[in-house]
Order: sequence, then structure tokens, then C-alpha cells
Amino acid sequence: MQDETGAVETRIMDAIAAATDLSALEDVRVAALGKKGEVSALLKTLGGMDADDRQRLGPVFNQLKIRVTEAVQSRRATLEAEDMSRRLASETLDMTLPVDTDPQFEGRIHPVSQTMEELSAIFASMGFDVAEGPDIESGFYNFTALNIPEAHPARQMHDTFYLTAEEDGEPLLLRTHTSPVQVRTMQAGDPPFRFIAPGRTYRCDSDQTHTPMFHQIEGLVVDEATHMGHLKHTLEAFLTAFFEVDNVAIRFRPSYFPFTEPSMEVDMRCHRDGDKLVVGSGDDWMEIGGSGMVNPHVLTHAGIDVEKYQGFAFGMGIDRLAMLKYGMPDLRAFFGADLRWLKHYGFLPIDVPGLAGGLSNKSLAAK
Ligand code: 2U9
Repeated sequence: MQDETGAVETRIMDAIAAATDLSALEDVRVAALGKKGEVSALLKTLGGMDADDRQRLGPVFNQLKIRVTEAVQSRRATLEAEDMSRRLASETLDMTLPVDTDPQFEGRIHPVSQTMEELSAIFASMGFDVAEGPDIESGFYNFTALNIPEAHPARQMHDTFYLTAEEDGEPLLLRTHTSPVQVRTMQAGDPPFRFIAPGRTYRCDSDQTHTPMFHQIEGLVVDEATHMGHLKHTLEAFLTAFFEVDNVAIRFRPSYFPFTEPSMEVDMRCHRDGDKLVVGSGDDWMEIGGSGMVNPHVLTHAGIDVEKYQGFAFGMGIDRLAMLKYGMPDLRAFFGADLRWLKHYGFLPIDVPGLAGGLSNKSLAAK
């Protein structure tokens, strides 16, 4: 019986050594150690033996089982290592190769950011600085300094978000326009002034054409002989450059703002070609913002000598400018954080707006 066992062992060990892949090795293991395997069958015969034979052959069969199990494990380790070497040799990855998709064509600049960059480039070319200020303001800078006293109806008109935090016993608020930036900038320096104040503004208002957070650009020029002719030329030059047309005609309509006197709405000549808005020609007018000569009360609040200086100011909605220029119909989509929308309307990061390279780099934007 021991000779027979030796022959079984030799055959199984040869089969293990001859297995050239893991699946062939598994077949050999099942044929030897599986439920119906040869070694298992030998172990089962122990039950029918007398006590002496069982005592003699039990250890022989169990040792056989242990050696076969170890041989299978060792062969499996060898085959797995060979398999890994083969894969390492064939599946090479060259980390120095350029990636498939160029990352500079993946991300997008939001149209509002792009528009803000365009506005800054245009006004910088006209000698304007860019001023910034805090989003959280006091009632003084947002209203009082702008000739909007307490109980003035304009305070209600602005649908202000008030905070629970206070300063000098008055609630702080989210600025309803960027005008406080002008007051702060004038207080911090000396005239003449020529700057724009673009940024986020907040009003408690939400429908198809209003979002609680929106973007404004305001401009201010204060000098000794600043007049409405300068204002009109500045707006015409800005709109011509922004809409990338040969010229733009504007008209003023009388209006009222507490911070300017006189105050005017600004309309721009345009017409529609199907769905498309054509700026600069045609029989239609479109409102594009507001403007006026700075109210002397406002200059006084900012510490300016009104006997010597006067100024003009204007304001426009940046989101609306972006919608008109880039044909985006729905304002709420601007703030929906939908990547498909951003992929469609967004700009490539290399399209840095500049007057020399073509403001909105239309050829690249089409990519
Ligand atoms: C100072 C003095 C004057 C800023 C101005 C407007 C006219 C205006 C808004 C209308 C709705 C922009 O499109 S909108 O969001 N603004 O019409 N803004 S004059 O006048 C100032 C600002 C600051 C110290």
C-alpha cells in the first residue's frame, strides 16, 4: 500500500510541476485534493481498515495530503510571479508621455468672470483703476453716505438682507450695490478719481430676471471740470469696445437716483435679427444701465470739496451685459452650478481677455 501511495504521489507531483498556468494547476488540485480527488479517496479508505492498518497508514496518507497541498501552493506562487512578470513586461506605462486630453481645454471660466475681466480690460485702457470693498457693509456706507437717509423709500426699494450682527448699534447688511466702494475709495484718497467698482451685490429678490446675488459694475470720475459730455463719451466708448462693434449710439432718459443729480437711464441703439440682438444699429433702444452727475451731498460725505470738484457716475448689471453679449437666455442658470451649462457657455482658461488679442477671443471660445 505504501508503494502504491508513493506512485500516486509521484504522479500528482509530476502533474503539479507540468501545470503551466493557474487554471491547469487548479484542475490538478481538484483531481488530488477535491471531494472526489485521489488523495481524498485514500483518506476515505481509512474508515474501513482495521485498527493496525489505520494506525500505520493514517499518518502516511495525511503526510501525503500535506505535501501535495504545499506543492500546489508553491507552484501557484511560482505561476503567479511568472504571470506578474509577464504583465509588467507587456503593460508598460510611460509617465513622461503627454496625457490624452489637454487639461487646459477641460476647465472653463464662468461667463460672469470672463465678462468682469473684459470690463476691467476696457476701463483700464481708458485710465480707470479697479476698486474693491467688503460685501458686508454698514447702513452708513450702503445708504446714508449715498444720500439715502433712514426712512427714505429707497431703503425699502433695495430689499436689503440685514444681518443679526451690529456695528455701532446698527445692523450690518449685505451691500445692495457697489456704491459703498466708491465712498470708501474716495475717503481713503484725494481727488482726482477715475475708477470702476465691479463686484457681487445682494437683494432679497428672486424670479426669472432677478437672483438674490448678482453682479454690478459702477464707475466714478471726479475732477475739476468733469461734465456730462465726458460721461456720454465714456459709456459710448465702453459699449463699443465691449460689444466689439464699430460704434454704439446711446441716449439718456431722465430718471432719479438719490446719489446723482441729474440722473439718467442709459439706452443703447439696437435691433433684433431673428433671435439675435444686434448692437449699434437699428430703430430699437435697449436700457443698459443708469448714470448721472454725482450729488454734491455724496461728495461731501466722502470728504470732497464740492466748490472745486464734481463728478459723474454710472452703474450697469454685469450678468445682464453677459447675457446680451453671449446670448444666454436664463439668468438663473448662471448660478445653477451645472457643468454642462458651463462647458457650453464657459471660456477656456487661455482666453485671457485683452484689447490687443480680441476681447473675447471668439475663435478660441468656439473650441
Ligand atoms: C457714488 C456716487 C454715485 C452709481 C450709479 C446707477 C446710476 C445705476 C444700477 C441700476 C441697476 C446698476 O443695472 S443696475 O444694477 N445703477 O443706475 N448707479 S449712478 O452712482 C454713484 C455711486 C457711488 C459715491
